[in-house]
Amino acid sequence: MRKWFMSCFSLFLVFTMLVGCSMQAPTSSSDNTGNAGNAQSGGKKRFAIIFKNTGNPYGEKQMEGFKIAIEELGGEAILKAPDQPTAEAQIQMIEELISQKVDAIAIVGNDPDALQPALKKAMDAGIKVLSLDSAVNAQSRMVHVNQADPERIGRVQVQAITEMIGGSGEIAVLSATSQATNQNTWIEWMKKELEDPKYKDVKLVKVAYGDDLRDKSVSETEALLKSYPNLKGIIAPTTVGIAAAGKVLTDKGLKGKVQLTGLGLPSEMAEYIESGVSPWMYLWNPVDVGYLAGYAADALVKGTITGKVGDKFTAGRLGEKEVIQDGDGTQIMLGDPFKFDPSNIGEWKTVY
Ligand code: RAM
Repeated sequence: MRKWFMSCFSLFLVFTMLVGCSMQAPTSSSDNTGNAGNAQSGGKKRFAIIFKNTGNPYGEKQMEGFKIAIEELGGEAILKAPDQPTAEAQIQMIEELISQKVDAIAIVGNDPDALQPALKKAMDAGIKVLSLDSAVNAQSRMVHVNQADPERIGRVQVQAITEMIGGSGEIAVLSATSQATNQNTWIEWMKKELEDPKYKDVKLVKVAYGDDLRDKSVSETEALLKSYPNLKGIIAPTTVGIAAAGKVLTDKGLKGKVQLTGLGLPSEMAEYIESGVSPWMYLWNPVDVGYLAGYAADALVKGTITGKVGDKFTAGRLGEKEVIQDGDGTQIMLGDPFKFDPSNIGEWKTVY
């Protein structure tokens, strides 16, 4: 009987160990501080940034800007990004940061609403929460740091592709994830721009999602070309998507046959801008977006701003910034989107 009990007990132990292992939380795949768990910060304030996912040079530049700002301010930066661009993975990271009692969390949201319970919990615990680049809803944040006016970003890309395709033909959008607030907002503005009668001969045939993953963006581009043999242009409002599309169009010898524009990182797009596969594209400085978010987070922690309209603070080398209205929430605007073409891509490709 005792033997029987012991073997049952050991089976139980093995079982609980296995279950315990399989249910263990996935660890953060990017934590450039080298700190695990409750980091000792030597009395410094700790500011975390969570990007959409790893493997995106744009995200790395944004986090780099955040880190520069936080270090200028004497704080400690915690840089994080999950492997996959999902809300669930970000929620896990927010929970970890709450238990580490960080001072601020700046989030590039993988979903506008799904992060709300976790971010509210963070704010209830006294953590200052802001979003940047891809917003979370107004209830989930104190302020949003916006790279540029979404209306302009959306409309200008439709104007560009229309000019490139000579005013008529089928176009498609290659986006990031279907939940990404920033891309979805820009696509809404693209559709509004397309309502103008001057685009009556331009047909948006599909919005495809490459999820900001290189391979998926490549296969989605290939699928677009296959499903729409008359396709004349692709707008990719994501740095990962536009670079993948640039490669596919180059490899298939489609330069001049299928036009490409969108939002690209000069370092990744220079060869396609120079070759003419993408005649021109747009972006802003991702380092500055992160840097501005770093200063905004610090201003929230110090109480210089609370995130209400009219609040002002000095954002280091970017100078004075003001909090303005953004729907039912508030935002801080970085500036205007910038046009990259063969005349200037050379000077920017080494910068970001
Ligand atoms: C990708 C990301 C990012 C977006 C840029 C334009 O790198 O989706 O959030 O702002 O593209």
